[in-house]
Amino acid sequence: MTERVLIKDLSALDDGTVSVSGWVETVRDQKKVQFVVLRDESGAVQLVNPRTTDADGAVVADEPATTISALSQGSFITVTGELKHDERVKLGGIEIKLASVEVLSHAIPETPIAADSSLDKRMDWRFLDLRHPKQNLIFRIQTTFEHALRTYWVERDFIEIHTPKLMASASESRAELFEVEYFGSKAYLAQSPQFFKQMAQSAGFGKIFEIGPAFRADPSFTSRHATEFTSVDTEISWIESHEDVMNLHEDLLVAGFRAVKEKHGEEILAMFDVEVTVPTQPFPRIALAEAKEIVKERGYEVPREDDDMDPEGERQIAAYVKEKFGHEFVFLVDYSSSIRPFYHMRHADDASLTNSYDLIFNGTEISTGAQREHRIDVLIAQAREKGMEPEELEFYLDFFRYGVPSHGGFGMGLARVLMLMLHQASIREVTYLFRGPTRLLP
Ligand code: AMO
Repeated sequence: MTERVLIKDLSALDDGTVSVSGWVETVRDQKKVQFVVLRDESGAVQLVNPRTTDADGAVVADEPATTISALSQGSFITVTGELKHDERVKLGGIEIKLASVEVLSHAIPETPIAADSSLDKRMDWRFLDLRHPKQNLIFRIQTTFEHALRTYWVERDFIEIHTPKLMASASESRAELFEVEYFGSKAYLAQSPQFFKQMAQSAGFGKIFEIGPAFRADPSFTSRHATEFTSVDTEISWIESHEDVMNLHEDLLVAGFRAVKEKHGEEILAMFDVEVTVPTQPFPRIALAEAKEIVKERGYEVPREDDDMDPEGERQIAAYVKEKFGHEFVFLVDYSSSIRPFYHMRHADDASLTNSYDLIFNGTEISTGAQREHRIDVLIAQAREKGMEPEELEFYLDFFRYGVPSHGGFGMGLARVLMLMLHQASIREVTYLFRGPTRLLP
C-alpha cells in the first residue's frame, strides 16, 4: 500500500504514484473526464479521471468512474494515482490521475450550511464550518501564538500551573458567577485563576503562567463576551510596580505576533486581507483620565459615572493612538480604585488610583493587569471597603500571612486577541466552540 502523504507536500514530490486522503470538496462529473477537488487538513488538490470509452466511443461504467459519479460532497476518501506536475492546473500546478478510490465514509449529500449561512447556523454545524481553510488557519494561528508564549515563558524559567476551576468562593465578583451543586453544598466555576496564581507567589514559585478556561455568567450578547473563555494568565514576583508587568506583557505579545507573522503572515494576508503587524516596544501608555480628555476633544464624551472607559471610548482612544503613534496597542493606566478589585495595589501617594492597567488592541480591551496588594492589613482593609466579608476570603488572605514577595500579573482573553488580530467581527469566529447564554451545543 502506498503511504499517505499530506496534500501540502505533494508539490515537492516527483511525478509518480501517491496516495492522499481527505474529504471531497467538489465533483465535476463530465462525460469524458471526471474532476474531484480533494481537501485534507493541509490543502487541496485536483484529482482527474479520464473516462474509458468502448470501440464505438460510448462511456464505459468502470472503476473508479462509477465510484466517483456516486461521490457526495464531504465524503472522506482515500485515493491512489499518478502525481503529475502541470503548470496549466490552476490549483497548485499539480494533479493526480486516479487509479483507485476508496470511500471511508459517505456524507449525506445535502449539506446543511452554505457559504452565506448566518453565523448562528454555522455554529450549529461547527464541524462542517471548520472544514473551511479559513477556519482551519485560525486554529493553526492560535496554536502558533500559544506555542510562542509558552516558549517565551519556558525559556525564562516560568512554571506552568493548572488551577482548579471548581471553587468555594467567587474569584472576581459575586456578579457573573456560575453556581453548581456540589455534594449537598455549593461550588462556583472559576471566573479567573486570580487567587491561585497569587498563591504561587506565596509558594515561592517566582514566575508562573496558565492557559485555561474561565467562566462568567454574563448574560450579554456582545461580540466580545462568552460565558466560557480561554484565559491567558501570568504572574511574577519581585516587581517594583505594574510597569514590570506591562513590560512582560509587551514581550509576550511581540513573541506571539512575531511567530504568527513569520509562520502564517502570507496566508493571513491572502485569506483575511490583513497584514499582521509585530508591535514595536514600548507600547504607548496613557492615564485613563487623560484618555478621557483626549476622547472628549475628539467629540465623544464617555457617559459612565463610574470612571471606567466604555467600548466607544476604547475605540476612540485606539484611533487616536493609531493616528498619533501608528500603534495598534495602548495601555490605559491609573484606573480609579473605585472600579478596580480589592486586590489591586493603590498608588503610594494617591489611594484613589491603582497600579493597574487595561490593554487595548485595535479598539477593544484584551487584558487587565496590576500590581497586587501584598500587605495583609491593607488587603483586608481594601476588601472591607469593597463590601466583602474577609471571613469568606480567609483561605486567600492566609497566602499573605506567612510571607509573600511583591507581585503582579495579568489575564488576557485569547479569543479577543485572535479576533482583533484577524479583524473578525466576533469572538465566535475564533472560538472552537463558543459558549453563550443561549448556546451550549454542540
Ligand atoms: P478581567 O475580568 O478584566 O480581569 O478579565 C481579563 C480578560 O479576560 C477577557 N474576558 C473575557 N473574554 C471573553 N468573554 C468574557 N466574558 C470575558 N471576561 C473577561 C478579556 C479581559 O480583558 N483577574 C483579572 C486579571 C488579572 O488582573 O490578572 C481578570 O480576570 O480579554
